Amino acid sequence: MNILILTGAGISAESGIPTFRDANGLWEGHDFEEVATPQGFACNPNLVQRFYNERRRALLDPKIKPNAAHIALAKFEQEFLAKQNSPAEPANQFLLVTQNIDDLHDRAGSQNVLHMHGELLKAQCLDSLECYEWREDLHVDTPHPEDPEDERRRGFLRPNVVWFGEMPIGLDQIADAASQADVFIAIGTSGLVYPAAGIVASTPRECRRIEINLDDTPASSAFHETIRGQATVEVPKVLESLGA
Ligand code: BJW
Repeated sequence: MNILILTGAGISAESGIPTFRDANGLWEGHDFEEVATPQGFACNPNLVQRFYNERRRALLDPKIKPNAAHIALAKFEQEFLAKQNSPAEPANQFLLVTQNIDDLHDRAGSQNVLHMHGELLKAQCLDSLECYEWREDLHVDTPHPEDPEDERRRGFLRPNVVWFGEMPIGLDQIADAASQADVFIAIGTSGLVYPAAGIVASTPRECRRIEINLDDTPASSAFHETIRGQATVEVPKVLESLGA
């Protein structure tokens, strides 16, 4: 059996990380074009670095922890991959695609996680495109980790996140997993941002498609089952019903 999960900001909301488009969401205080496009970064790198510095610091606050939904997914993956009905059957496959740049799935213990919109705790060199683990603030004059003494290499680091107009990460792997999925579950995503919102449409007709969200989304009609409720309550129930 092949299981594909897609998560969005709603799964981390109950861990205390704001969503984008809900009331009090991240976009409420910001024009997204200013902070989530390459053009915005080119125009005002100070503003963009500050926006992500604040979010990085908030993510590293000890109060922020994986919640019951993150933990249920990690536990389910472990049990599901350990289980093999018979040696004649193909091995179970599990992929968790997240649009979230937080590391809560990783902290919960999920193994096969693909961060299609990047990772806040990594910085990318604008020149080499190399990525570095990063837990500090970034500034327009941050020294380059490869050569901290070289003044000419200062300020070459950006948050390793995917902005509007940029290519999301791992699209080939996601397309493969979608085309072979027996079960697809979308959790806490508004279905407004592509190509993530289009994944459901590229799963096979016979794939069981489940959406878990507080509200209806523009993508809801593409799902067979639409479950309305909090991720921390509904995700463990749905996974339990699938059985590892
Ligand atoms: C709960 C809950 C609880 C709350 N329990 N539920 C016109 C048409 C189609 C596409 C385009 C178009 N014009 C432009 C585009 C492309 C563009 C796009 O989609 N724009 C739309 C706005 C229209 N996309 C891109 O540019 C992408 N790249 C691209 O397309 O490249 C070219 C390409 C060509 C061909 C093939 C493939 C690619 C890049 C998109 C990058 C998105 N980046 C961001 C920022 C990342 C860094 C950061 O975090 O700052 O990613 S934007 C932001 O939105 C972030 C999120 O990952 C993403 C999705 O948001 P998400 O997760 O859905 O959050 P919310 O807040 O919207 O929703 C939360 C949901 O949870 C709500 O529904 C709540 O109800 C629910 N909820 N609490 C359960 N407790």
